Amino acid sequence: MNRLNSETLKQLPSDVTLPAYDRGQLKPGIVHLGIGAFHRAHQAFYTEAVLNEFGGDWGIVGCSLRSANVRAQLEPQDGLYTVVERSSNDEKCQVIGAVKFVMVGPEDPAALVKVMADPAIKIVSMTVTEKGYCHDPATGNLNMENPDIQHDLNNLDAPRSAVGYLVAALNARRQAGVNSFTAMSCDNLPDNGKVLEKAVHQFAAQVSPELAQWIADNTTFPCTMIDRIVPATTDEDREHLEKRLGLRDEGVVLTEPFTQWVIEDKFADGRPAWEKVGAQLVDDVEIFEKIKLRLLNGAHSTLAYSGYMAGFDYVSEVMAEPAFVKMVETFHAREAGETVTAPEGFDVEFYKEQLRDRFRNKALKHRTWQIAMDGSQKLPQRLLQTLREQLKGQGHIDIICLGVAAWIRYVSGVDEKGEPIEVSDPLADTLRQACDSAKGDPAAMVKAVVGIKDVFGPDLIKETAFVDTTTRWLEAFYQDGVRATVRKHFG
Ligand code: CS2
Repeated sequence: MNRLNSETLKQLPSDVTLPAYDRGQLKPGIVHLGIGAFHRAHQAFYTEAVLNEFGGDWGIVGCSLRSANVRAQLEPQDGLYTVVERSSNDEKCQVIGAVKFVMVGPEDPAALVKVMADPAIKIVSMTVTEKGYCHDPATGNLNMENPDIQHDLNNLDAPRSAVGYLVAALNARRQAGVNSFTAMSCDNLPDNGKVLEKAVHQFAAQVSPELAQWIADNTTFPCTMIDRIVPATTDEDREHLEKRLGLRDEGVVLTEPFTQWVIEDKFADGRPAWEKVGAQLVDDVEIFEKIKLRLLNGAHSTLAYSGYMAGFDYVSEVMAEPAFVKMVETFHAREAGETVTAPEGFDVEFYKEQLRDRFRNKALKHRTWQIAMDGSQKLPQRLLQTLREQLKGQGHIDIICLGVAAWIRYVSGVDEKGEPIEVSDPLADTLRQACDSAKGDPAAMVKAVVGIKDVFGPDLIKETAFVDTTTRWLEAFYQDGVRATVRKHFG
């Protein structure tokens, strides 16, 4: 089967949307670090809409900071790939042309720094996941002990981390008398722009005070709230699309029709007119980001751990169980819901219902295992901040504790059938050891895990209501299983 590329593009069925601009003339203006499925279905999708309607020099240089997989997928396709939008009864295909080419950082770090230092590049954006910021989530400080940061401080000409790349490129721009780019984080972190700014400043200060000052004076770090559910693409998805298109697309991404992007309008040197294609450019993102992280991601993680332990592979399957739906409704109405304030004109009740419908979308095969990854990096902003506010306020913490207990059950590394769980988390070993040290006693397990300050801070171990409620859930999980426990309480 022929691959999708600039030549074969003409053979596609007429209901597939194609780039409406001359790709040959497209010049890069954006470098994106971490060109995974999420970027391709979200920021690149918005940029494509701008290019289709208004043109401009906003081509994307996609970069992988680890593997060469995405380049292997996109290079033979001249950077083209399909976004498939799936609802339960519809499927829409669009070929995206915004990605000019893909670079693989580790192969030639200096080459990537050089591209980032090119005056034509106005924006360096990134999706490098929570752990990619190499910061300590409890304090927001750059973790100077992180091996990648250590490496980059000693080898700025060949960095490994996103922060190292940014500082190396900004240093090169300063030395060459080139304006700064905008550094834009698109990860699911509260105040993601501020987190990035702090990490970059702390790193740059180690390089030279002059560089740190130049960055403070010239570089901007807008905060963003990004939202679109994008499950990892499977071989089955590729087979399906191949039949549909009559061409092979190794880079296809599947996603839902819903998409949202809220961006703090703070750019150093221009930006695509994203506001004309559906993004919201605002002065302050915080209120949107709190709603999204607490209502969407908080519920997602709770469903992922409890759902995985209950034997469900996909979120839509968990959402077919009335007791789990009831649990999410209560979480939305009370625990997380009570801690968020909606902006004017924003119908938060509709938003919550729409969220639950999005989770129900059977056409998306979103694995509970995928969402369960990196819990140690996600829980603080998804559940623990809400928990802290509830402990100071109304004290509605039941389902938050259930979520934490399900996470502890999950990171113990053994499922309810006694099979091993493949826990993917930078703290996996520490978590496993904490669980094992409790020798099967749920109360001791909760104490050992909640005692990990990197995740829970120094404060939460002292909150007896939290520790006791979490322990009760964990005891019930071991005694009756997760599915029976959730059914008993919410059925
Ligand atoms: C999910 C998110 O994998 C996860 O942790 O909760 O990726 C979620 O799908 C997105 O934030 C939706 O915008």
